Amino acid sequence: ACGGKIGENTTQQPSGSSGAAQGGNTNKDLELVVGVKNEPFYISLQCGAETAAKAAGYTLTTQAPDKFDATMQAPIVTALGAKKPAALLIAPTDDKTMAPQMKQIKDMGAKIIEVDTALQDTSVAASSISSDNTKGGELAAQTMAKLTNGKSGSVLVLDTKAGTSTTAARAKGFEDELKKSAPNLKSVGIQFTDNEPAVAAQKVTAAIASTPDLIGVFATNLNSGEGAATGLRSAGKVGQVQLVGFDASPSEVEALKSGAFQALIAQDPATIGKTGVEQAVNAIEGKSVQRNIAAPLVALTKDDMQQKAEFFYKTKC
Ligand code: T6T
Repeated sequence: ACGGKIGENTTQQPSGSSGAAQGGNTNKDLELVVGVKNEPFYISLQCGAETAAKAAGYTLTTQAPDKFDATMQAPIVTALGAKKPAALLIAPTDDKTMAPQMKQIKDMGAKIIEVDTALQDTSVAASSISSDNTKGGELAAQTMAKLTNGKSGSVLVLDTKAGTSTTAARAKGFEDELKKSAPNLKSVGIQFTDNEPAVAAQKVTAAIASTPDLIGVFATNLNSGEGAATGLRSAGKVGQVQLVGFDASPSEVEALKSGAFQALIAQDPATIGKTGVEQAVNAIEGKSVQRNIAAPLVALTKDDMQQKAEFFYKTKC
């Protein structure tokens, strides 16, 4: 069953189908490398992947770096060369620097499936499954427009690290759509948080000090949102500066309930993981593979969040 933490091999092979001993597609080893350890988005993704692997009769092993950092993720991928997996499912933590390690595993015969983030080089993966992150940013801008209701003011955008394909697309989608949906709002630009809540908090308090008409913050992922909420709280601006976050971790969901966030754009990580495994199995078994697949996204507010509770992320399967 799916009950493990990231890094544990929790999906067992069905008995009697081991290794290279049998005919047909004998290598049933799927390796999943997510962006960071012990993080509800990736735990939920792992849960979906484990369920799908079990259903298909494959083994799935999950690993993750301690931080969302390519220098920590790269050696994990390189070491997989010794295992020669049938497929590598991966959320690359940098859209360029993770390419050589992923190509190396591909050259050993593994199918490469991107889940969540992706490389700029689209020739490496057989399939990429993610939210439509541009659309997620647009949805955040439309939500910010509704929340500010025609008022004028400045808006801060918090991205994580340069080279993160998902959050970059969210930030760009937001800024482009804001011009259309909320012409009275003006983005003061994109600030990077290094995916550290403390940096996000500091960027928000600095923006409050330097931008008297700050009316909104868009935080492009979980850590930047949690940090932004802390920043608004310490400046006494909760509810005055509208906070639209991304993701639906347990603490973000609590913060939406308590009014620290006005909206969250939730992803469906379990579906990303499940679809990733299905595509990996298709690729291994010579069936048709879809190059790009978008998973659902939804805007949550305090008023409608309970009806959409299936989008809340898990901390264990
Ligand atoms: O927002 C998700 C994920 O989609 C993104 O690529 C990185 O950050 C998260 O894992 C949330 O922490």
